[in-house]
Amino acid sequence: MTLIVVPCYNEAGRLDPDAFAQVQTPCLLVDDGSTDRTREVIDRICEDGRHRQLILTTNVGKAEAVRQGLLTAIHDGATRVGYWDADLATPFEEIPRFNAILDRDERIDLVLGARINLLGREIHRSSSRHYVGRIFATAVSAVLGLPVYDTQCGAKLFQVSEDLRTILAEPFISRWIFDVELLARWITLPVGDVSRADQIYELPLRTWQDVSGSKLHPVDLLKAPFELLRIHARYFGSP
Ligand SMILES: Nc1nc2c(ncn2[C@@H]2O[C@H](COP(=O)(O)OP(=O)(O)OP(=O)(O)O)[C@@H](O)[C@H]2O)c(=O)[nH]1
Ligand SMILES: [Mg+2]
Repeated sequence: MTLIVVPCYNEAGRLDPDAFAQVQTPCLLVDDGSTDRTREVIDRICEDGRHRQLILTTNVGKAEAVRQGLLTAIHDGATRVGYWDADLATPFEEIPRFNAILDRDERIDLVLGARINLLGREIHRSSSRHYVGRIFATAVSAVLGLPVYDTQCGAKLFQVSEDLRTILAEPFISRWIFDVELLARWITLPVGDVSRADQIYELPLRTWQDVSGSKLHPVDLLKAPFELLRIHARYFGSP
């Protein structure tokens, strides 16, 4: 069973109950101590009995909300788990493409959505976000030593394994760029038959649409380089 974690912080205005009614894959909606009517909307979405909810009474931030959600999904018996931004900037229609990658190649454990504006795709992202994102992605590639294009896309799907449990066992040290930290943990795990890098697949999305109402403030962008340095020191620094 695949279970998709949807972190929600004050998302009453952006959650789309119709989209949840239509999607085939069950979701675990995590309310992260929202102060608006998010819980009511989540209750309504979960009425059909397919989707589940996890209520965190105080706000712990996206990183910890996603981690708690993934651990709950694994505990509930999911064999594939992922996370998906509540604004559905990546539409649910992309989920089968993520599953297809894991179906096709058993060496792959992590599938990351990548927002690459190729011809024939519908990737609508503001140019300022795009260029800041390219600079950040270049720094991330250098720190991880991995030619990853887009760590920050809010759509990811993982095969459940002992390794996945291991990298989720402890809270992340970063609040904003935990996606990078998750990859840092993965590639520093002991290596088996397949190299850690070869277990990761970036899937260029067909559609991605910037949705207004982002909770990311410009000041948060300034924190990203510092968090990246902390990740470098923690996972790649000399002992
Ligand atoms: N649990 C939790 N989730 C959060 C928090 N802040 C944002 N999120 C969730 O993170 C996801 C993405 O949030 P957005 O505000 O859309 O982020 P964004 O700035 O648009 O980022 P992009 O969509 O990648 O451009 C949504 O599912 C939010 O509900 C938080 O404090 N706690
Ligand atoms: Mg968004």
